[in-house]
Amino acid sequence: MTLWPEEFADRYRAAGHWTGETLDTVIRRHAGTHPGRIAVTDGDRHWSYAELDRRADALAAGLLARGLRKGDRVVLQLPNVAEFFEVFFGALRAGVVPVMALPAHRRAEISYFCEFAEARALIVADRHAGFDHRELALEVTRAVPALGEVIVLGDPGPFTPLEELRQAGSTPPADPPTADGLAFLQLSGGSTGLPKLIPRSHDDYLYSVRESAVICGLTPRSVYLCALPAAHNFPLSSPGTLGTFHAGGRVVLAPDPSPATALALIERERVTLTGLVPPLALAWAQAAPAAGRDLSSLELLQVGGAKLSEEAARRLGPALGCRLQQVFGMAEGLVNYTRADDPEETVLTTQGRPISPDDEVRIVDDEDQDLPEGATGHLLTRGPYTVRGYWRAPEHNAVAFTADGFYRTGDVVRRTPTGHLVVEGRAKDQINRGGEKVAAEEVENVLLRHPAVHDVSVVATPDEYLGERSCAYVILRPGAGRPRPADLKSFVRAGGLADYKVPDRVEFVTAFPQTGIGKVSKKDLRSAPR
Ligand code: OOB
Repeated sequence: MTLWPEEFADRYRAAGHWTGETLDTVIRRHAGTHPGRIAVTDGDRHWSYAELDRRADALAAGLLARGLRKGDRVVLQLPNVAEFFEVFFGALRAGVVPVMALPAHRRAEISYFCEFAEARALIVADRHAGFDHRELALEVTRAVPALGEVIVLGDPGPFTPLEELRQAGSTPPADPPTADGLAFLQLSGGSTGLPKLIPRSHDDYLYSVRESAVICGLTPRSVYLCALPAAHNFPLSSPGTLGTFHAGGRVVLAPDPSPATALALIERERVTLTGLVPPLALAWAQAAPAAGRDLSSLELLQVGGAKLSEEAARRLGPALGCRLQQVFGMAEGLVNYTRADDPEETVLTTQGRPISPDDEVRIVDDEDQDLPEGATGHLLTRGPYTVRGYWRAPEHNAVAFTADGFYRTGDVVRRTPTGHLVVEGRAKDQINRGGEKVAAEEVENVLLRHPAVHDVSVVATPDEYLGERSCAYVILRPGAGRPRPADLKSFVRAGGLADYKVPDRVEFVTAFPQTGIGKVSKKDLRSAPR
């Protein structure tokens, strides 16, 4: 299977970007040359490269022994624990395709992933952050009877213990995956009613990981603190945990991203770099002086996922005693970094430039016409690690990609003379809640099911801490009674959506502002007085 047109695939191979290796080589190689070196630290557990490699082999055998086959999908919802990598690499070695769910996802998202991906299995932890994922899994099995089985890390309850999969020996798969095939399905931040799945191949992802590790200067000495959810593209690949493995460094897992937890881990594990969303970076910077932790090992703080204001950017490096790097990326592909040798002003005021010389970037107007250099417009991109379409979504792909394969990012940017991008805004119908993406339509669809709701429009409102929060403007059905804002928020939660999608604010209005052709003008709603 090829996910790119043959002519482009040939070009990316000829350029040396795609090497034909599978992603698990990032651990396999070091397991051979430096077996005893520590790959992952999770609390008091330290797994060497050899141990992680052996566990991944056993897990691959376990998945196949349970009847899963190459190309089958599994929904993977694990928190930041060492087993995340055991299962991830195990699945990849078996050719089983993980769907990278986040720990915050709930019934609506997980059921949808299981159903849409026709998943053979759902893999969860027993409990995490006070939430019982087995109860969630039970609801999902009722909603999606076709789901084969639930595999649980920890106390399995009525389900299959992960432990059982480890006992199948480690016979190598008879039909190993190929590098140009589908490796896993990443999640789109989304701007439509249903989340989209992003088909990433070994070849394309490994290229982005390898180059990211070089750009970010990773070495075997690097110690990466994974504080964001491990499944997200930023901490997974930019350069993240996979980039750290590739370089032969060590990944330290933070059970939660609070300053108390994270700053203590930096001191104890001598962490050298980490990647954060802007609100977390600011929270750490604010907590650092009073925390009394030795942060002298920290060399690099990466910030991305949402726009970092220049004013905030100026504070971060000095507060944490390290270098700052801005990262502007997307699960669909393109990742931009400011570089170590960029002038300080560039690091403070831009969101970086692309990884690859073969990343094609166009900045266009509403009619897809290229704008003059330096003008602000829609960012379109195509390249050796940017996908050509969402998984099984031909109708959406026809609008989300140009005919010649450029991805419409939905971001509004301008390019500086040095090729650095500055994110100026967003054209997609999404709220970026401190890096967590909320598709307005997904929340609107749930609220429209409420008996008192006639119409609803969810938009972003500016927020000092998160950058943006969500506000649902609601037109009530005449005579249907007046719910309280809190009732509508509970309704969204009861609809099974992740907590971060629950509107922060609910406002009742009698009409929406309209655009010239009579559509709801979200732009005018966003600037509506509070
Ligand atoms: C990362 O990936 P996603 O898929 O959660 O979100 C992508 C979107 C971008 O299209 C853009 O709208 C926004 O998030 N974004 C930023 C940004 N980084 C991402 N907006 C402004 N400034 C930034 N620095 O968020 C992601 C993936 C890989 C690396 C880093 C972030």
